[in-house]
Amino acid sequence: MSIVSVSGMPRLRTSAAGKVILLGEHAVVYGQPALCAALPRRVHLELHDLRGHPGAGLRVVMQGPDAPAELVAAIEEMAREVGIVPQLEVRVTSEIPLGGGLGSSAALGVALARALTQLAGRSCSSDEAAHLALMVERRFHGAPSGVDPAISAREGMILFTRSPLGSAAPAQIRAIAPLAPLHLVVALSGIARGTKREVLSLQSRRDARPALHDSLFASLGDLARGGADAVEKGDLVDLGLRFDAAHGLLAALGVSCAELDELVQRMKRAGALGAKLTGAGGGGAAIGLAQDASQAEAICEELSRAGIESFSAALGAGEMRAGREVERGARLAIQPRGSRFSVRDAAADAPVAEPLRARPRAARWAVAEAHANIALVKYWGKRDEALLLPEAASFSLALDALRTVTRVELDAPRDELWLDGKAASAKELLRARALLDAAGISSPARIESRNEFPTGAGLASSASGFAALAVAASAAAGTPRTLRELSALARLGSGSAARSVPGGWAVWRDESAEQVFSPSHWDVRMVVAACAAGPKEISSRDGMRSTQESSPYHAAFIAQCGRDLPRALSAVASRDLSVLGPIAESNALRMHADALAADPPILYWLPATVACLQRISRLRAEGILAFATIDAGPHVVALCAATDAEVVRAALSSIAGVERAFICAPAGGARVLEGSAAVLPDLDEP
Ligand code: 2P0
Repeated sequence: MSIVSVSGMPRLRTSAAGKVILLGEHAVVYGQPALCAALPRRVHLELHDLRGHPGAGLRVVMQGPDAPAELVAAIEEMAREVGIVPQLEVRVTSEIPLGGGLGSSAALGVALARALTQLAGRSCSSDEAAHLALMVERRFHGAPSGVDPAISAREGMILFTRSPLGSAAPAQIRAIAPLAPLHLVVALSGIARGTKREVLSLQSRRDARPALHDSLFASLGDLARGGADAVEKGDLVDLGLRFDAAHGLLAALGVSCAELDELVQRMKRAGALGAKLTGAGGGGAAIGLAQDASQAEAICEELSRAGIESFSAALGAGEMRAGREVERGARLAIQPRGSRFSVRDAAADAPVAEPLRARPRAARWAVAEAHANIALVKYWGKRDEALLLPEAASFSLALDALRTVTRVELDAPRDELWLDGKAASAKELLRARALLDAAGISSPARIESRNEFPTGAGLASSASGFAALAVAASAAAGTPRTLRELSALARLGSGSAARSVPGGWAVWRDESAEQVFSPSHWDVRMVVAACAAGPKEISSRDGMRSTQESSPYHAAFIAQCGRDLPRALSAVASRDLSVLGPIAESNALRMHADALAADPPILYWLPATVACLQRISRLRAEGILAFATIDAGPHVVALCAATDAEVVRAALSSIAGVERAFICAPAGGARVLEGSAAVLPDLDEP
């Protein structure tokens, strides 16, 4: 190994989620299903490319301890597998305790697979990332079941059954969609354990008494299967009982220890619905199921008083089945019908800007609408610059008054982009072309986009623009895409556009965003105070890159987002403005503190921005619940109840420097409004 200065070298950043096994550990090795979930805690990796530098080798830098030799060997093996000469510096930072049974080695493997394939100039599917990550897993865990890389690469929640030993068949993976987020407490025993050791010693006990052990494994498998159903039905009591039963069986199998039993008992005494060890056992971590976010916090506090380290995690928040929203997603998908496509949710109830309609009809065209969104938990930093993947998950609400309508006409003489009636710059045209390329559209396109925002300049949104473009272009080309695929496509134009495709209350974690609550779930208002006209000096893209590279507070902001998201989701679930408001306001102020700490500093605010913040604070003192959020610009957006919106609007519009204040209600997702024959709604459809 040689050490080389890496300043100025090309570098990549990736990350992957840790995991928690809810039910089915150990039994999964013997072919039983395991229920597991991604943790909202990640392993981050920074890779510096040293190829072409004479004498450079592989250097692995970790927080604290030296990198284990197994890891260095696994990285070398994976690099060669993807065709990269291992002249690299790999820096690893982890939000998950290493060797704590929370999937740190699998997450490291997945992050590494994403970085190395990217360096090799190609994309990496979840399946491939999980497969490559097994190289790291094998070095640490012998013959692992593959469950850890599978959940780390896919995220969400899954019921995983390994392929039979010696079979080339793929593992069976069923995505589990919780009815509501699961609030879990993860308590750390502080004892580092080795999965390999626990698995191997259990294997020798099993080999001595196969019938006895196999019946216990089968019971653990039944608990996991039933646990998946309980999660989907939202039956927390049933799930808690299953945790307790599983801990008893795991103790009977000899994989618990006094410290884990103690953690389980403490969590039960503190009110957990159920508790058990998680992962290999013999140390590592235990989990407790809480009724809600506040009970999870209370259990953590109780553990902390006893000197036990723990954290709470809301699981599956982005995967929630919000009945209506799933149906809506299905309706919005452009569905193949023989050689035609029908877009069922395309009722033309909203007016379309006249010039967009009046164009002569070309062979293939479509018009779509999308709304801008405002983030309550902000996206400020990419873990992958090329793929526009966020460092942390973000959470937003789409706003009805901020609508963009876009018309895409294919088979045009040349690429053209018109924004609000004016020819766009070459840079803007290139970004739109890149999205069309990603959509598989090589034909020249004429794109016309109009922002129907109450106030003209200063609020233009790349989110609504790229969301409408992705949907209109896919419809014009007659390409059927699901809502998730459309969201992923919009993301390639602008990160926040991923959230404008599903609309409503949306969470964006990875490739695509999902609506987690419908716009009608909660009738709040957002009052937009436009503080200046004209484009901002530093784009969001440049601002977040510079912040990520130079702000000493950036890691703290990203960690804060991980804590804010589950709390914000739980506040929206219970429609509690007094909880959501302070989370959103402090998240926005912390994002700006992060940007201010960049070098050179980034200041998006104007005097009117500060005046709005102070006025909103005074409104609260006067008994009106209003809370501020601010994107990468000077405008302030106040979150409040529908009944208070007019008072808040009047207060903000009277501030010097506020050009206009207007009220927005929650809006839905992007949709096709009309199109040429190939994409027109089937009028015979009910
Ligand atoms: C957000 N913003 O979550 C944050 C808060 C601005 C501040 O997403 O470079 O235009 O295209 O990924 O999506 C604005 O960033 O940036 C944004 P790119 P984007 O809404």
